[in-house]
Amino acid sequence: MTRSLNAFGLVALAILIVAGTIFVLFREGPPKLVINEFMADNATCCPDISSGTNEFDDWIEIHNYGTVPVNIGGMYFSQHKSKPTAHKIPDTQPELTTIPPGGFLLLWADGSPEQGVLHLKFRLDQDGEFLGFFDQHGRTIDTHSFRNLSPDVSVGRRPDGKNEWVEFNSPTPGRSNQ
Ligand SMILES: [Ca+2]
Ligand SMILES: [Ca+2]
Repeated sequence: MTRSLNAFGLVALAILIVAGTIFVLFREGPPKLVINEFMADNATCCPDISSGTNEFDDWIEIHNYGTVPVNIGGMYFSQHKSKPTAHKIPDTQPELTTIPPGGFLLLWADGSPEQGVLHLKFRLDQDGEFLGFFDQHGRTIDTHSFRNLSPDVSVGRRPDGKNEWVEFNSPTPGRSNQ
C-alpha cells in the first residue's frame, strides 16, 4: 500500500513539474526581440574597433521592441532551422548582453568569440542563407532568409521591428534604421 502510494506520489509530482514548466513557458512567451538589421559583406562600412584592429566583420543588430530590459545571454543563433541551439551567446556578462526597452545591440558575426561576448562563433554568407535567433529554451524568436548581398549593403526592417525588409546603402549598426 505504502509503495503504491509512493509511486502515485512520484507520478503526481512529475506531472506537476511538467505542467508547471509548460505554464511558465506559456506565461512568459517569447521575448520581444527581432533581428533588426544585418550585414553579410562588410568591405569598408563599419569597422569592428572593439578588437583594436578595425576588422571589417559581418554584424547583426538586435532590437528590443518591448517595455522591459532583455538579457540575450544564453540565447542562440543558428544558420540551420533544424539546429536552433548551434551558437550560444555567452551568459557571463549580462551588463553587455542586456538590451534596454526600445534599444539596440550590435553583435559581430566575426567567428572570433575570443574578442568578447558580443562576438559570435560564425560569419554570415554573403551569397545568402538562413539566419535564426532562438531563446534559452530553443524557441524561435525571429528568423530571416536572405539572398546574395552587395558589399557594404545591409538588410533591415523599416521602421524598426516591423515586417518590411529593405536594403540600406547607409547602414545603421547599433542604431535605429533610417
Ligand atoms: Ca572582430
Ligand atoms: Ca540599425
